Order: sequence, then structure tokens, then C-alpha cells
Amino acid sequence: LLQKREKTIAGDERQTLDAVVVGAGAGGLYALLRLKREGRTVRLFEAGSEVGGTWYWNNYPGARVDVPSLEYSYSFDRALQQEWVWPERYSAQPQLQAYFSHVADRYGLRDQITFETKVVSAEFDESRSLWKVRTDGGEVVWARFFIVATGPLSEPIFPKIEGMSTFKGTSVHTGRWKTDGADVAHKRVGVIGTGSSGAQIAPELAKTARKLHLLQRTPAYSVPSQNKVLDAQEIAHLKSNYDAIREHARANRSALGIDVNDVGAFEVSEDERQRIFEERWQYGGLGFTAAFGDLYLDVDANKTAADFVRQKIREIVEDADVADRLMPDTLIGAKRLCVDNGYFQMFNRDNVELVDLRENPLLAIDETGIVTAQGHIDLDVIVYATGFDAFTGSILKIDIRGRGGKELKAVWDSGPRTYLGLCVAGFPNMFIVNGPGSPAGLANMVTLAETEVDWIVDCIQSIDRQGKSEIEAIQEKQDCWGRTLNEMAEQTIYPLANSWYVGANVPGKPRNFMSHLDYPEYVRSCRASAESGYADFRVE
Ligand code: N01
Repeated sequence: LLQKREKTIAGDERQTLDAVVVGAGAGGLYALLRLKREGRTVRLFEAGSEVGGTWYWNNYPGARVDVPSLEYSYSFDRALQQEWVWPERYSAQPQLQAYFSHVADRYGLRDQITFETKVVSAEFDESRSLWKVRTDGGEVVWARFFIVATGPLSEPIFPKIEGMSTFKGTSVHTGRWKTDGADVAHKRVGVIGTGSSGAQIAPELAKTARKLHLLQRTPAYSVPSQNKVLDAQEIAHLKSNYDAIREHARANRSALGIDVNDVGAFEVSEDERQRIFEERWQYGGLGFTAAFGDLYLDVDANKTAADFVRQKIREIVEDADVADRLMPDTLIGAKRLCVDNGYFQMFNRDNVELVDLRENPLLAIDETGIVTAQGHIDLDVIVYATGFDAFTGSILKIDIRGRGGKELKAVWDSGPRTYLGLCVAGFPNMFIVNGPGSPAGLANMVTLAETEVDWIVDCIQSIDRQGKSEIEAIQEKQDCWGRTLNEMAEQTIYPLANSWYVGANVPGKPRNFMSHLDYPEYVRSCRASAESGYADFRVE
């Protein structure tokens, strides 16, 4: 085995690596760190020019995490946890970027990272049990393990609108602000999209833009973050309770430290229900939809929360017609709930105009702006806050071929299939971090990245200890995992919405609920697999 690892295959004299990691976000960085600590030879390829992943690319004004930063951070090193200072409850992008850069420096990770380089293909060579990985720079590396940490929300999607390419002003996607971003001061700006990105960027741009038009196709539910600067006393208190904070979060389905009220919405009086919603609204953040235990399970219960937010919109937005147009009429939370910093308040500004595309459809884009059914909107900047090809987009951009040269794209033709969200039958020694079939997208992504990477690295160590060279998901187990995911989802409201959770935001994408809904249960499954010596895998 060792001979095989050291054998040179690419025609040059370099050693075959233990692992190639793709992506320097929270998952990839931690994978590199753990593998390095185990004495593994590893290289990480990153398309950007810095680490940070989603927080590198999404540096648009107003970008801010919607999970409290003390939780949205690594837990593997108590010293890091204690020393790093998160100045606000929900950190803005620059702080998140600084954190991931600090992690890369602190643990000496940069030497193994090749920036501004995309992995374009990865092919499993069965005769050698090795992955042949090719980059857009023409480099070929061989590795025993191929770890895909490209992120579930990293491949931006643009709508197809007639004339888009003719626009003479600046066009930028929120997910590519880093490279294409624009200064909008004193400019006329159109923002397309009212998901988390649109709800975050629009209020910030409106502060300096001459005029901001928000083009809304589907009104969004949004709750206030109630973000605040943390004072020294609060930080000290939180840090002295870090273990308890982490433990509490890990016991939640979302791996978030929110207090889940197990009581049903109709088990309390109307007054009490309103009081609880109000309390959650004032506290801020995603915990709003944990106000009652059945908001994600029961449509009528869900409606009580939706009504509460609709009432809030009426109270906040001064113009009643605008408030009407902003009124969501879907289930709350079935699409990812937005967490904002003044989204609805923004519509009270004189320089902000809501364009309701349901009554005034977007027809085309021309050289000078946007054409709607009701006329032309002159613009200098168009911001596409139109989302991502979630879960699969960034993975399938790489031409991945497994056993028998089988393309992952073909295998996932009718939707992504994984075992434990980590492995795919037919693709030995390939692991995915925060991939489809894991709780990614619904759980704290940093916590999940740590959970998964720890599992992956322990697995690699175990395979070597056993003197084996390959681990591969078993088809039947994978099918069973898929059925379990569906059964869990069917008990909830999630499949009812046209969201990125089900792939409905990408035209032609097969509809599948792609996430696991219960982090603690997911951890139990992963642990059981490891404790069985990976008996649920083919190990050879
Ligand atoms: O993307 P989205 P996002 N014409 O898919 C609209 C995470 N995130 O980037 O609903 C007009 O949610 C589309 O309209 P509709 C978070 O998990 C987190 O905002 O399809 N409109 C929708 O309004 C989030 O859920 C943070 O009718 C068009 C919007 O574009 C996920 O990323 C911040 C259109 C897309 O919303 C994705 O959020 C940002 C068209 N042709 C993101 N096509 C935080 O941590 C699409 N739209 C806070």
C-alpha cells in the first residue's frame, strides 16, 4: 500500500497525495487542518484568491450570517474559541472573512492551498485505487482520497431574461460580489430577488443609492435579526459557558442554539400565542419559527406564525399598498426564512420602490435598464440576488467519474443520491462535506462541517489501520438513506414550497428534498457506521 502511495504516476517525480480537497470554506479548511494533523499529504484547490468560501465570494454590502457568531465558528480548539472575539451577535462578512483567514494562518494551512485554481475533473482509476485530479491550470495530481467541500450554496444562478447581456451598466450577482461588485453611491439600482441575499443587500444599498428598485416575484417572510454589539461582560459570560452553548445547539435538529418550544401552536390561548411570537420577534433570528413545535409539521399551526409576520409587515410599512404587495401568502419557513436588518423598514424610504413582478412582469433587459409591462426602469446597476444551484451545482461543475468511468452527473440525473450525505455508490474514496443528503442548508454549517470532516478523517485512518485501500457506499444502503430523507421530509411542510431545498429554483432541476432534517439523528447514524467499523460500506 505504501509503495502504491509513493509510486509516481503522473509521469513526474512527485509523490501521490493522501488527499485532494476542493474548496477553502469552513469545510475544506477544517479537512485540510485535520488531515495535516494526522500527518497526511494533502493539497487544497480554491477558486478564490483567499480562504473563506461563501464568505469570500458573498462580500456584498449587508452580508451577515444569520446564525449567532459564537455558534457559527469552529469548536475543535478551545484556545481559538476563547481567544477569537466576535464583536457582534451576528457577524458581518468582513469579520467572518477575518476569522477564516486567521484560522488559515494560525494552523499554517496556506502552504497546502493553491488559490485561484479550479478543479475541473476527477477520475477514479480502479487499477490503482487513486483519484486523478485535474485543475484549470493544467496540473494533474493523484490522490487516494478526493474530498469535495465546494459548498451547498456557492454556484450562483442567473435568470434567463431577454436582452440581459446588452445592459451597458454594471451587472452583478450577490454571490460574485467579490469579483464583480459595484459602488452604488448616487446610482440607480435594480435588485432582483427577495431571498436572504436580496433582503440583506437591498437595505444597505438603499442607504447610498440615488434610487433603488426592488423587483419582487415572490414576497418573502423575514424576521429581524435584532443584531447588536456584544459588550465585554456578555462576551465573557458566553465564553465561560461555551461548552454548554455547543451542547445545547448540538441537541437541536438544526444544530443551532435556539430554544425549541415543543408545545403546539393551538395548545395555548390566542393571547399566549401572540405573546410567544412577540417575544421571539423581539429576540430576533431563526428561533422565531421554533416558537411552537408544530410550525413545520402542521399547515394550520404554520399559518398562525405567518399571520403574525404579516401583521408585523402591516405595522412596519407605512404605505398600505406597498405593505399589501409585500404580503407573503405561502407557508412560513418552507422556504428558508430571511433574517434581516431593516428589510421592511427600507420600504419607508423615499428612494426605494417596490416593483411587484406578479402584477408588473419583467419583460426584458435592455442597454439602459429593465423593461416591465408597465414601462422602462432606467438603471446604472442591476444586482442579481437570484440564488444558487444548491447542493449539486458546485459539485457537478467538476467532471467527476467513478468506477467504470461513470459520470456523477449521469448518476445524479434524477437528483443527488448519497449515503450519509458523505459518499456515493460507485465513487470509492470520494467524500462530500456539507453535501446533499446531509443536514446541510438546515443545520449550522460550521458545526456540520466539523462533524463530517471528523467522520471522514477517522474513516481514512481506520481504513489504513485495517490495511485496506478503498471505501465505497453500498447501493442498497444509499437507496435506504434516500428513502429515510424523503420520509422525514414528507412529515413536514418543506416539500410544499418551491425552494432551493427541493431544487425548484433551477429550471429543469429534478425535484428532490435534498437535506436531512435532524442533525442529532444524523450524527447518530454517522457514529453507528464508524462504530461498526464501516460495516455498512464496502471496504477492501
Ligand atoms: O437565494 P434564494 P438567496 N425573476 O433562492 C428570485 C443562504 N444565504 O441568495 O422566490 C425575478 O433564496 C426568487 O424569486 P422566487 C440562505 O440559506 C444566507 O437569497 O423564485 N425574481 C427569490 O426571491 C438562503 O436561503 C444568508 O419567486 C427571481 C430570489 O431570486 C440561500 O443562501 C445570506 C428570478 C432568490 O432567492 C439562498 O439565498 C444570503 C427571476 N427570473 C444567503 N429568479 C445569511 O446568512 C429568481 N428570482 C443571512
